[in-house]
Amino acid sequence: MSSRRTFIQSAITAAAGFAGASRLLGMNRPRTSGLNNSTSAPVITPDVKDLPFTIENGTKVFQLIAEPVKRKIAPWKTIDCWSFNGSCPGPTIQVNQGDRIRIVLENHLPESTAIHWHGLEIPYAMDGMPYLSQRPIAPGSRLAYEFTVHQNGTFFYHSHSPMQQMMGMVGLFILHPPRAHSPAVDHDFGIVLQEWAVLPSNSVPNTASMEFNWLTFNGVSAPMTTPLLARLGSRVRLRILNLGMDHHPIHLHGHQFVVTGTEGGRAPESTWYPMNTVLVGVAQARVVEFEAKYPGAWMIHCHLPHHMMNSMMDLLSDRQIQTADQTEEKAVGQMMSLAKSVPFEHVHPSPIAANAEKVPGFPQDAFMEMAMDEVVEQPETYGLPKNWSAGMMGMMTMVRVLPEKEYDEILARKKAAGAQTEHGHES
Ligand SMILES: [Cu+2]
Repeated sequence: MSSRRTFIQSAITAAAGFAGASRLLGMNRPRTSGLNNSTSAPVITPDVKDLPFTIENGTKVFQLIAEPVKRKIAPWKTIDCWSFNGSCPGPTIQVNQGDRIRIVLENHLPESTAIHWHGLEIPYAMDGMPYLSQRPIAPGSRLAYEFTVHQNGTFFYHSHSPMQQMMGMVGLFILHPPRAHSPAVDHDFGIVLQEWAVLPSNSVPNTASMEFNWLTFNGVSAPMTTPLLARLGSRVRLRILNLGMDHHPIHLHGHQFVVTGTEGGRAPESTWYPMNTVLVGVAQARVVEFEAKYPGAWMIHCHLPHHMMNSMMDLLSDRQIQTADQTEEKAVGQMMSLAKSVPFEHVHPSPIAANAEKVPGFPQDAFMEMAMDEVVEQPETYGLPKNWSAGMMGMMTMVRVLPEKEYDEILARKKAAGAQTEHGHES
């Protein structure tokens, strides 16, 4: 679902100004978002697709397949995770408050599973709790979940087995209100936070580990995360969901936001106050909104220092890396050697002091910056300064607040690149 369509749609809706026109517009749209009104901007989940549906006797019918998949989470790291429909996190489900929906889960995993609809007020039999509300769904079998949604907000679906969760089995479940909340937003983005413990030269996450070396937004670590695009002066909503083992303080640069919702739905305006870091705890969603007032490529990232890094151990393979008695020559030599194996086009050491080697603790971040602009290039990165990717690592993305002309230029490039690059990071 492109931002451009959202904009055109918002503009037309504003001009038309009545629900009938909105419904007409909705009917002309391809059925991927599940929306039938244009008063809510569809949610865009960068690097993750929406789940399509069909309609049978007024019921929206979705098909989910639980299956293993290989997911490239960084240019030099592909992991074996468990997915829905080959997507990790699973495809985003978007429906309207009041919809009758049926979701058929087919289990292609080597073990039993079930799906829990997190936060939804639905009949007990649909709760997805193995042995309690249902029998586990055996490998090769399927089960239909069917219910009417009466809430609106940011919810999610996940396997109720903890280790399957840590293998990646979670997705966003967006319920749109009949009329957009006020103030209406121009851009609406979903971000799923996940953690992985994957040993060097391995591809299977260790779901029993308490120490994580890979941190992802929507299944990819920066700089592979697709930047969010916002028009200068627009109102932006971020729906941030955490299903991992750690809490993540998510920070936005250059702007203040307000928390307008949680995993329980919309928060009353009387509870809003300015912030720029929101703690998203495990199994929580935090919905934040801000006015994109200042042009720039503003970071959105977890502020835990170790969550702002990527593991480089895989690059080392069986080579030794030396961190003691380091000299610039040795350090640069090591980094050049690592970069060749990806390959990165460029190694970008920032300047160091002449006496650096005599300072206890050196080096810390020196030599660790590796620019890979061309490796992760896509329309959304167009126009960023050279070596922009050197400082992008871990749970990190950016919102590019762009003046009209630059915004349109990137949208034109996205259109030209077509659907292929729109989800180009999925493996
Ligand atoms: Cu974090």
